Amino acid sequence: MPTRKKIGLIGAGNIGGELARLCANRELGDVYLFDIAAKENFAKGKALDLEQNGSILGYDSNIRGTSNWADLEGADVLIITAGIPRKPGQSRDDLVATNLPIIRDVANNAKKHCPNAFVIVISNPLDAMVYEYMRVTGCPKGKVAGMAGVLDSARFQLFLAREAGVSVKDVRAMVLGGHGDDMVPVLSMTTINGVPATQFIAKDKIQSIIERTRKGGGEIVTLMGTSAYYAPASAAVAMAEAYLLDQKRLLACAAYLDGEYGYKDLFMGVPCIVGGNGVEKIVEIPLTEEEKGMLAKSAASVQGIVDVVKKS
Ligand code: A3D
Repeated sequence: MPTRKKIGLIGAGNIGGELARLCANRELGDVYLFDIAAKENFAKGKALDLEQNGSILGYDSNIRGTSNWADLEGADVLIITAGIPRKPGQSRDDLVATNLPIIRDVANNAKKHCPNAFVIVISNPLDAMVYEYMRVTGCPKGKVAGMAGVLDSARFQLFLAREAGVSVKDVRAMVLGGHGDDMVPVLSMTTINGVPATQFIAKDKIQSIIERTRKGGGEIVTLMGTSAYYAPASAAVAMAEAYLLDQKRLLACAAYLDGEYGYKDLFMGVPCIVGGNGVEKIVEIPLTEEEKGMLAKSAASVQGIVDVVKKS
């Protein structure tokens, strides 16, 4: 019996490929790069290229391309990127008609073949797709989370670091709420190694950084013609690693809310402890009245798209 962890990457496109590279490079386990039958050879080719890369970089992970769910049997982690990304001019919510049947197909197969996996959803519109995944599979709430907050926080931290003229390593910030233009960068908790960011950057400048963060995905779509994939993959791997290595990291993840922050039956970005049991705890941090108002606006946007999904 293999003792290596088994990581299933559902979608072998731009993010899927980078996820495979990072998982192998960090030797998190053996990687199965899954795509639809029409793209099976593409997945196999990408897997082989990445496996050969191990001879140079020095990792032993096996990497397999497949379109057969049976190969994913018993996976420890699933990271789902199946679906289409945005094109310039599209909002994330424009993807719902295409990506909803895809997440349903993936959820039905995952329920059958990988019932014990910790599942990280990346497909957009993120908060609605992760909601639908849990609704279809009925999996425990701690075993599924959406990746968005780690990425949105990373974007916020980078812009702050550049403006303050400090290392990005020292900027601590969290972006909560839905993964959309109403996301909530929590300024009251944003520090440069414990020193309030407002000591380094003027309020109006911070406001323009918040606006840039909120549109951070769109900025890249406009430049590249498709979605970002390096930072999204790194963000999801941070979550997977926290689970596989039981790191108990405090990460902003789209988690199932059952009364926390005053919301119920909704996935939205909140601070979570991620460890060997998945999302082990949702941490409720004090928010200012302004931040609470922004979170309410963001939650209403998420609820709007979830309502569409529920009726479809
Ligand atoms: P892309 O390079 O097109 O890869 C998606 C892959 O999914 C393609 O290879 C498809 O063939 C495959 N696919 C389609 N249907 C299925 C299916 N039923 N089963 C398995 N695979 C399938 O896209 P990408 O990797 O750039 O982006 C993937 C998704 O992530 C999109 O929905 C993006 O909008 C989303 N995304 C989310 C974030 C977040 O921060 C949440 C960031 C960037 C992209």
